[in-house]
Amino acid sequence: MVHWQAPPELTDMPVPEPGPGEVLIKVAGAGVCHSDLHVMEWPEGTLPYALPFTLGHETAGWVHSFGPGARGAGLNEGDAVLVYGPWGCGLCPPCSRGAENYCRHAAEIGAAGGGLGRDGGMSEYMLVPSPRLLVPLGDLDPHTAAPLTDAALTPYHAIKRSLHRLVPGTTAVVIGAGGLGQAAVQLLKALSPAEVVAVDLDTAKLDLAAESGADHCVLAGDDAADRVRRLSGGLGAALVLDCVGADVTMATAAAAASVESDITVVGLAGGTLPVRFGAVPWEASVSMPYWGTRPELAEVIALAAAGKLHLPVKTYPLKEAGQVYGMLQEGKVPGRAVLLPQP
Ligand code: FEH
Ligand code: ZN
Ligand code: ZN
Repeated sequence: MVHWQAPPELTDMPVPEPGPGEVLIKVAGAGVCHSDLHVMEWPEGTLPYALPFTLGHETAGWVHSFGPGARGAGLNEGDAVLVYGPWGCGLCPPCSRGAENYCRHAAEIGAAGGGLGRDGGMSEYMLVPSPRLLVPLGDLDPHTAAPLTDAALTPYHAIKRSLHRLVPGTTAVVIGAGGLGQAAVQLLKALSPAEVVAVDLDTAKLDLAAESGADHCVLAGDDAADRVRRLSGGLGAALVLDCVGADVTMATAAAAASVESDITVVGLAGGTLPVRFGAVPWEASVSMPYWGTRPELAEVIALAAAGKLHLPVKTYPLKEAGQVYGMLQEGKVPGRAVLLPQP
């Protein structure tokens, strides 16, 4: 990422040397996230990042080498790991409980993590500032595991906080059946007894959502909320997870939600939802959670290891990054694309 509001460039970089406390990762695969398209389109000053930096905030690979003092019990050269994406100070109260997504010093740090202000995983090697930001992958394949650290962790965090609402007989709705949406459908089926409804404009993505376990698929449009309401016996949904976040999807979310529901927006399209009498159901909570915690990432890995989460992933060589971002922009990536840096 060399210039704001410009496509990223492929460049040669020296292999980094891990400094004190750092770990060098040999990258197996880096996920291509829709947020990167927003990072590229937003004007200079929107994000507090210094340019240039290497993109890729979903990274899986192997421990290559340790900087002085970074070696510790439980992690060895060659171990397969996921990189936990949000990098905080590591010491403040949220960071101490593994919630570096809500580090109190985020503004001073000036970068959200590798691929978001610091060099990320779209590269043969990636420097990680501390072993605390690595979660062992066990036997999962690092070539395809990268999306677990964002495309799965983000909806996992969002869903987990609403599980108390998803009792038998309730309905959960996922709007947007891209990478996050597919993970959300699988997570809801694995974690709750709720009926799951997927909503999207694209029938191919809805077919994939059905394969992911969605009980019902609804084509996005003016009648989508009514259809959800009918599917839920007139009640509406106890959780609506909006993976798009545009005006139109947030309006659908509010219209599809039940009394005492959660309307949870994780998509970054920048839409607005008016919260006023008549616009949202009584006692509905509207929130925008950001990413997830490190302990939750270990839980996501455990679900994947148990065979309960298998994101639809397609791999491409890193040198095709430009084309893959283009496909993502046009909505032509089913599930998640992962870039492989090793030939
Ligand atoms: C990246 C940049 C800004 C907000 C959110 C993201 C995510 O893709 C991480 O969840
Ligand atoms: Zn992301
Ligand atoms: Zn912190």
